[in-house]
Amino acid sequence: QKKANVCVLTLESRYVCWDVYVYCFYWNIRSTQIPCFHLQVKEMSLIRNTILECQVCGQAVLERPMCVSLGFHEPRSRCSPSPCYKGVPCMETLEFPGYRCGPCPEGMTGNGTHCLDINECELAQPCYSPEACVNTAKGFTCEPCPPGLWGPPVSGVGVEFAKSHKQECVDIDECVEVHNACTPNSVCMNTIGSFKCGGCKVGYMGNQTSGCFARRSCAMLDFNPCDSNAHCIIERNGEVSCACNVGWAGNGNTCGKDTDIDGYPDRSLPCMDNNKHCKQDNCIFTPNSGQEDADNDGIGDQCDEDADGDGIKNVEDNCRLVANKDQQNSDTDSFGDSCDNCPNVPNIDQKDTDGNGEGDACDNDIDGDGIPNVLDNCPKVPNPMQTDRDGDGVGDACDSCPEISNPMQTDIDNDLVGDVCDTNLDSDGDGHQDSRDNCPDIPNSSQLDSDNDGLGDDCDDDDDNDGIPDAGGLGPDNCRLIANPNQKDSDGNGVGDVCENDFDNDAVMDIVDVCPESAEVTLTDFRAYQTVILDPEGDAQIDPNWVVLNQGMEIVQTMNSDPGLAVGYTAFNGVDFEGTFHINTVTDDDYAGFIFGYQDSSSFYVVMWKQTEQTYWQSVPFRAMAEPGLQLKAVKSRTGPGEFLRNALWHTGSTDGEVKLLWKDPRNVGWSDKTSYRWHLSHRPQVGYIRVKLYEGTEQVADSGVVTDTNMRGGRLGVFCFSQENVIWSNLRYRCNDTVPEDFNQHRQQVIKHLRV
Ligand SMILES: *[C@@H]1O[C@H](CO)[C@@H](O)[C@H](O)[C@H]1NC(C)=O
Ligand SMILES: *[C@@H]1O[C@H](CO)[C@@H](O)[C@H](O)[C@H]1NC(C)=O
Ligand SMILES: *[C@@H]1O[C@H](CO)[C@@H](O)[C@H](O)[C@H]1NC(C)=O
Ligand SMILES: CC(=O)N[C@H]1CO[C@H](CO)[C@@H](O)[C@@H]1O
Repeated sequence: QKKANVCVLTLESRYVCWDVYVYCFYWNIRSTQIPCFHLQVKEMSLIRNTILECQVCGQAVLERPMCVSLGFHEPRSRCSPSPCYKGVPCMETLEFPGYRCGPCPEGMTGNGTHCLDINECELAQPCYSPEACVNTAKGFTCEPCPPGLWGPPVSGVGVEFAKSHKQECVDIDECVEVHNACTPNSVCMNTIGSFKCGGCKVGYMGNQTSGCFARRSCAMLDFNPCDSNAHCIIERNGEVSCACNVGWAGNGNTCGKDTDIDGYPDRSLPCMDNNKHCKQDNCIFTPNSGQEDADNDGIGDQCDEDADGDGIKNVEDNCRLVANKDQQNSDTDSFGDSCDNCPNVPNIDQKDTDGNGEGDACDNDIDGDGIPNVLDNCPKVPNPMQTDRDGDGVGDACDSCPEISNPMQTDIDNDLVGDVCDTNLDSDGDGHQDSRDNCPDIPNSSQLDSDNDGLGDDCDDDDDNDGIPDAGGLGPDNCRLIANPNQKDSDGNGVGDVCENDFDNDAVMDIVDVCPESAEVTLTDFRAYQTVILDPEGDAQIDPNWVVLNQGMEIVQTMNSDPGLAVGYTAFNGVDFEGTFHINTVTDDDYAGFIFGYQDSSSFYVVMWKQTEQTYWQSVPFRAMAEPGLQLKAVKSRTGPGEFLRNALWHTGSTDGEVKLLWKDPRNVGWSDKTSYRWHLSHRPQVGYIRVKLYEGTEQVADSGVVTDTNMRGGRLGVFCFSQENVIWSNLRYRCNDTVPEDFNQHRQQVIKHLRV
């Protein structure tokens, strides 16, 4: 067992000193004779010499001559069995200890006989998270990426490899990559490593558990809640609601016949809710969408021969709506003292700008701004500050050119821009001259500028200035019109919390807001309007007299007048405009209608209708011939209001430089006395789309089809009359709508096909 150096012969006839317990194995200690006799002499002598040489070691402890059994007992290699670590190459050497081990295998460290695993996990941290690293006998393996993340599998050997092959895990967009991660048609929001499901998308109804179902039509509902004379409407928030068809009225679930199409049914309806449109119309045959009834006798003023019930018939009564048996009238205008807002000053218009009950004619502060008229630089527009930048004596609040002195305020084209600053240079054709257009190159008649930064919404990338762009990039802003830099959206429906039910922050809920994306327009209202006289010089007839009822949703024109317009102040881009048209008299047979795209008194669209064919009684400047069919005209007048425009309007057809006839109802049928018609207009100025439909009772009787014209890229709405008295425009409704209808594309395809042929 002791170690002792012995001399050992090697094959190269060299010697080397070995540990005894190692070499013992190579010598045949027991038999000196047997094996040696078989050796050849030459070899034997070689061996003897060698043994002698072995003496050099001086420590041969063998007592007897030893025989090196080269022939039979070839000394085993020092590398067999290998003293090296498993798999490490072994090389024999002459130097002690007679072998050399190669380097430890990859991923291990040591001297070759002893190798220890390297911990790549600790030294290189190759995995997505430290816990995910498994140090194997040789190398390392990363566990798969955590749920919600994806990356190729990573494993390997060695620190260098680990450093250059780190595991990468990228987020999986489950909303895109996982089939039906959320219930179909619901809102899906990807987060790092996960995702969130929100409510149903707009136009769908339900929840994550019950599923989201399209609400494209009532037919898809299990139970159709709409009356058989109603149609289904998908509200902005995806709720379904019902609306009675034209000629019917009610709450949509129940509808009854509505002969005069003013929104009230002929008979009261068994509606379960308190919907006022379930109540019986108090004037069945005459439209009165406000149901005004001064004497509360159940008969509406519009059809009550004695509206105030004072025993004096309306036609003779100097106060139709206020009982005044005495008929006293101090100022001898046509209004008795009881209903005259200026009993002692004649004022046929009864105008009362500040609505304080005192008519303008006798109010010494017409606009109620605290500054008496004589001192007020805007007597009819409240401006307590009296700012007047151009010093022309007209305050900025009412100055048609606030920066250029124009004390006379002339505005020959009735576009509300004074002549001295009216360039009429309007590159985008939206009715706002470039110098005043907040988006001079994009047609934007509405001029909406929600953040008041002077840049119209349409050319402003961030309408609400909250740093989140309206679209793209970090956007789209989930509340485009209300600043919400945090974009909080608790129910995950894609609409931010701050604008959930009132997108434009105008305090009118979207569901009733006629323009949910414009804070400036909330409900249909023609209470404020501009009167435009289209034949100011002509004295053939008097000017029209407009009476506005039902909070601005009904207009009545009482006089047999020259052509004129009542134009609301709201300018629109895309708009749907509908109303009920009714001539409440059997006298006369002339023109009435409505206008849209009004930009100035020379530029607007008109839909006009006459009862019978007639040549205009003034044949100067040219002979004008009117036909009875419903007509759609584009007015782009060189001359502006005056006899040319007047005759051109009368004439059924185009007049160069004045009016272009875009469409005429081929039936060539005029309106009937005391009959209600409903019109539906869609105007999409961005593409020049116009379509007018006309209903008589419940039947559609005329349809312009798709008409295209781009003369007016949007504008204001109003009503039109020409030589016709007692015109009622009832139950007026407008709605912002920029959606291009599907029939526009079909129409375009046809036009293109036609052009190719
Ligand atoms: C190799 O390393 C081991 C452990 O560190 C040690 O015991 C051994 O003596 C070393 N062998 C050589 C030849 O250095
Ligand atoms: C989902 O809708 C179903 C059916 O309308 C309703 O019963 C259920 O309570 C709703 N679940 C949740 C979580 O709102
Ligand atoms: C807007 O116009 C489109 C196309 O004409 C129409 O389908 C849609 O019902 C309109 N939207 C509203 C809210 O009226
Ligand atoms: C904010 C706004 O009103 N934008 C409108 C501007 O006009 C274009 C086309 O005329 C409409 O598409 C936008 O909705």
